Amino acid sequence: MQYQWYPGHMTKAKRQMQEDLKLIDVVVELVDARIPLSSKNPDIQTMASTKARVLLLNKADLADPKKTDAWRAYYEAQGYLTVAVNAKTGLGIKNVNDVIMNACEEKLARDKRRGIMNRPVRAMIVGIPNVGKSTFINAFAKKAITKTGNKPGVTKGKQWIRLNKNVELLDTPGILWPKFDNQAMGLRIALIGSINDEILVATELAYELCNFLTGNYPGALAQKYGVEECADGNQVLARIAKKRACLQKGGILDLEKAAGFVLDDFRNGRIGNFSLEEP
Ligand SMILES: Nc1nc2c(ncn2[C@@H]2O[C@H](COP(=O)(O)OP(=O)(O)OP(=O)(O)O)[C@@H](O)[C@H]2O)c(=O)[nH]1
Ligand SMILES: [Mg+2]
Repeated sequence: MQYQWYPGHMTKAKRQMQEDLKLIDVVVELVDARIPLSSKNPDIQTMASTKARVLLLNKADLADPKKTDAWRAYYEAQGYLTVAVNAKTGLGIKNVNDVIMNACEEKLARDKRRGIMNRPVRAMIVGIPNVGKSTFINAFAKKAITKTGNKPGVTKGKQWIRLNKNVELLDTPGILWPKFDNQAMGLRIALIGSINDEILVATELAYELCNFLTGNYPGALAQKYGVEECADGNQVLARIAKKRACLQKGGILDLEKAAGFVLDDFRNGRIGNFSLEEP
């Protein structure tokens, strides 16, 4: 199976982001806590190398908490300030403001030396499609949706959300596409649902998922679906189809239907909280 994005979108989005980056002090990058490596675009690192950087592991509610801790340690060792968040419920979000201020310590000290007082820190949210950027912005800005409008000296049309007296947020997130260094990374991005399912083969994905879960979280599928696990993902999927009476005309097992709901259950955390990668 080949996983692909559309190069045209990518170039345009990247150019837009390069422009936006000129206006801000700190990049708040969102990754999916279940795949903190595959959902991170390496271009951000080079494009924003002079900016303060905060990394949010979003959808932490769907990930394995132990692995999330390990990933935070991994990225903190690389100089990021990190927070595990659930943008949907707002869990962890109240820490983000402090972390942003910490990340901008140098800038604030520089402002102070130059006698610049109370210039708010300007932040921008970036991430690959579907990691939860919009949900995060809504949750983060919940109480403070005051658009400060166009400011003199700032590119026309840019809107800033004044979060509090310290932080302003660019109200359009920067979107970059994931890089597929290899098929395994593409597979993981597909598994969390960040690639349009229409171009993917559900049974193949579900097969890979069953293999992964059986190997890394033994017992999870058995408990959820009441089936016996084995090393062959196809076999497990067939057992699930049988158990759930997914049948086509003539009594043939409907593997596609079974694959559909196994993927859906996984993506929504109904099988459990699993991380697909570890540092
Ligand atoms: N379980 C869970 N779901 C989340 C979380 N954050 C976002 N979502 C869901 O993830 C989906 C994508 O969220 P969006 O906020 O639209 O993601 P986005 O990054 O803005 O996506 P694009 O605009 O397409 O780039 C939505 O269905 C959200 O409800 C989270 O922390 N936990
Ligand atoms: Mg969005």
